[in-house]
Amino acid sequence: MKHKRLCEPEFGKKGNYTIILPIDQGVEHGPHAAFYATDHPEMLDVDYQVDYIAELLQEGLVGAAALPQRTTNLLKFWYPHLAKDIIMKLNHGNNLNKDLAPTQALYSSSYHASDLGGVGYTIYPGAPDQDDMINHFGRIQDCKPDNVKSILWSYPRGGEFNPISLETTMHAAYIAAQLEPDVIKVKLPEYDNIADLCIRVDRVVKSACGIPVVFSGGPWRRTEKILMEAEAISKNGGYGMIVGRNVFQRKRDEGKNLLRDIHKVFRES
Ligand code: FBP
Repeated sequence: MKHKRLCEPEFGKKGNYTIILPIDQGVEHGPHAAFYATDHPEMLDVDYQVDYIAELLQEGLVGAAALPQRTTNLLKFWYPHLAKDIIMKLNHGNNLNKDLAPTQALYSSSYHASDLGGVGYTIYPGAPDQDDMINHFGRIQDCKPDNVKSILWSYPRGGEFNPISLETTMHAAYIAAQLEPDVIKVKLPEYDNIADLCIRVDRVVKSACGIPVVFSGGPWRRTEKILMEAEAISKNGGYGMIVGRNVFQRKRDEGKNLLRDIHKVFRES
């Protein structure tokens, strides 16, 4: 399979794949946990961070970067030729107050993304505010320019259920598919009654009704584990991976090597 960048016309089509770098964890988890308290604390410095993202894009190690508004605008200002590789994340949650019901606030609009490659948006199926999040995404789909792709994060949370069981993840993918984004992003369903990860990936991909699915990387884990997941995703119809912490929380060269190894797995599938 061939790697495609967001700016390429074949992005999202069957027979190729993409690896996306999300760096919105500074908002979601805070810059201390996301950047400073890691093996790659230089990431706290936004000048360094923007150069690093540009380097990964220019070296073809990632096909797009999903970023909050401020990082988007800095990257676009310093590296205007990379604008079509940027997915601007329009809404965010944060984990500061764990007593609040999970929700997402709007930080930007598709109007501000008209010269970019895509917009990213999160819905939390199962949360008290789920209808507001879903309704708003419908409006984004109606208003965004046709050449700006939409990537929908569908993360169930907020109720008395396991947010990453297979059944819940299939439901998240199916709900997301009815909104017809260009790409759906879900978490990799964890082991429940189906031990085989390949079967779990296959069922989630089928639940997305033909819309390409990328699976998220999750918190820092061993390289072998990530590569084992990459293989299950690539061999069972997944469109790719969206890997943040597992890349940028490793030392610079280790993160790049992990990306090279993930590409090797997808290329050879
Ligand atoms: P990671 O590869 O770091 O898991 O990033 C994917 C992502 O969806 C980010 O876009 C988002 O900030 C984060 O996961 C949310 O993680 P969590 O659900 O653990 O708060």
